Amino acid sequence: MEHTSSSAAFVGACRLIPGGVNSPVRAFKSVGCDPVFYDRAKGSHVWDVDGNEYVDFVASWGPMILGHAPEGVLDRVREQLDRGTSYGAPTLIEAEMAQAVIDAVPSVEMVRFVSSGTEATMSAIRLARGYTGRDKFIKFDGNYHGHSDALLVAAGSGLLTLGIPSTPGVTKGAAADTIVLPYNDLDAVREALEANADQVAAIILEPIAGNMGVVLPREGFLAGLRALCDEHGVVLIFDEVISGFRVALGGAQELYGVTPDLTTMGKIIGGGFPVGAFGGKREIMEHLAPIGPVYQAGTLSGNPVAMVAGLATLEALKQPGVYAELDRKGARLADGLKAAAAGAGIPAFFTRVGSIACMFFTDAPEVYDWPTAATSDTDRYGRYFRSVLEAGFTIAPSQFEATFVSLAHTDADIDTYIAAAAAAMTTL
Ligand code: KE4
Repeated sequence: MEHTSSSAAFVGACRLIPGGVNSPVRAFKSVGCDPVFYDRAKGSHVWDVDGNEYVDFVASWGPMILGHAPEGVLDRVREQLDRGTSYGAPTLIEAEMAQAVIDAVPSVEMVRFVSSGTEATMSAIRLARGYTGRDKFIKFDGNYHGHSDALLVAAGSGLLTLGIPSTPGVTKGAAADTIVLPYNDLDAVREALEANADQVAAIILEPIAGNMGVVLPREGFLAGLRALCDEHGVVLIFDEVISGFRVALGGAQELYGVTPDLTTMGKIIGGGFPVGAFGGKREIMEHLAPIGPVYQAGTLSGNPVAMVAGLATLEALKQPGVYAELDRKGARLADGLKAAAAGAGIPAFFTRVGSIACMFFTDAPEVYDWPTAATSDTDRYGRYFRSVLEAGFTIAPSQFEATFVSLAHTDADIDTYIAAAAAAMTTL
């Protein structure tokens, strides 16, 4: 494939935008090549500025569950554009979208819309702290919740040591109340709650982790967290920015039957436009300004264009058989990759829930937390990434992300990717 225009675009962009990108992972740093610049997308395909066509499994990191630029969504957006793009005033569409989220997500009795997943998780943590009057909260190693200061924290030295900033610019003070524990380790949570009695406001986690690759909750982990939160008066927050509306209409909480107190959302509910949301128990949500003392605000929150795109997306996802079809496609992809790796004698561990999947290039018997995910051979992943890219397939430019299948992916899309994967694996 020719990448002349992408390479020139990258050189130019690097003079204007740090790293040439507006989000670091897009720079392809961990896969050893220059990024491709997209020109357009439709359905399961994207085209770069050199005219190369790809079957896309990045799906804008999750939002494009219907495929790119679905007509039903575009039609609703076009209608709204002629009525204005942003008012900074309440609208009927925001209430309609709120009702759709409340109807779909078991934990949500009230919801507040924002413009990103980062805003949603940052606000949910502030709300939990304001509601409980407690300062500390627990997160898990390998979970990513956006880039607000208190959440950019790495595990401290000991299990119960408070977090340390994971990036310059986050102060010790901002990290001081964040406790970071191993994912899937209920004993560590129990110990932390006992060691910090009555000081922990919330536990936040990805109920299906999507930011260390796709890592599933072990049997009893989510229910155990629910019980511990009830015992200690701690707010349980499911960060469903990836899993929400992806693995079921009601997200992981519907799939696993565990109901958090608050849920953060994003990606899919924007239908490709900037939307985040946080919602949950009315008793907690009513602590939010303007009716409660916990401040939170946003110029473009509930933006009408984003709301109609999100609503059209949710309406499409409510159609009968949608999640069974997403699961069928996800299984076809994962089973094909598993067969390809076995055929090539490449050690790999596979995870999948519905239409999100991950292939870890590791010989670890199981990947169930960050340390086991981190045994993956990221150089091998980089070689694999470059090989399938050249064959016309875009996948996440990092071993520690998810592969997303959409309703627009055909069996031929999936089967040709598996063939390219099998060919790539003979060269790794
Ligand atoms: P945004 O602020 O990027 O909309 O959402 C932050 C966020 C919160 N919670 C979870 C579980 C998330 O996965 C994310 C963002 N996901 C990353 C990729 N896994 C977005 C891609 C990027 O950073 O460019």
